[in-house]
Amino acid sequence: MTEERTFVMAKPDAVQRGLIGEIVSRLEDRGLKLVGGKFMQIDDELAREHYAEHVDKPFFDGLTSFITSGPVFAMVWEGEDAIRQVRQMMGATDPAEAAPGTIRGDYALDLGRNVIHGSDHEDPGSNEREIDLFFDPDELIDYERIDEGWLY
Ligand code: RTP
Ligand code: MG
Repeated sequence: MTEERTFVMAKPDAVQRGLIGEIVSRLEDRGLKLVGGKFMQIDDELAREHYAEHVDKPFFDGLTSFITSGPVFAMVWEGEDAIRQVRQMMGATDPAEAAPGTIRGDYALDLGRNVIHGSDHEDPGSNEREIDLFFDPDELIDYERIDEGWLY
């Protein structure tokens, strides 16, 4: 069984639009387990580090200014194949390509304001890197969820 943790974030547009609860609810309903959560304001340094892989892209400045434009809700979710499962639930990066039923497909219209971030399953280690960047180890809680034995 590949239990793993993934970093997820309700982006500033999701917070402003009141979508934190919807995002949390969908991930809970799927059976994923919340092990950490933090409502926070990202500063420029953290934004540049989080999106370092995109530093040479033309959209980098727009991306960092958007992600620092208001508070975000940062989370860590745990579960079987969690990284890929969350990416599947998020839908494609460009909402125009995101299938209805996915979070982006249901809530986003704009590539720059696409509601949710999740660690990249095609970039092994990105989950650990992002979790370390946003959370101290003692902010992540180990516990049993009552439905765990019924999920797998
Ligand atoms: P994220 O990292 O935010 O979860 O999104 P992602 O993996 O689906 O997409 P990624 O390629 O990592 O891009 C990060 C964010 O940059 C914006 N973007 N703009 N103008 C453009 O061509 C462009 N491409 C990407 C998107 O907001 C994307 O979420
Ligand atoms: Mg990405």
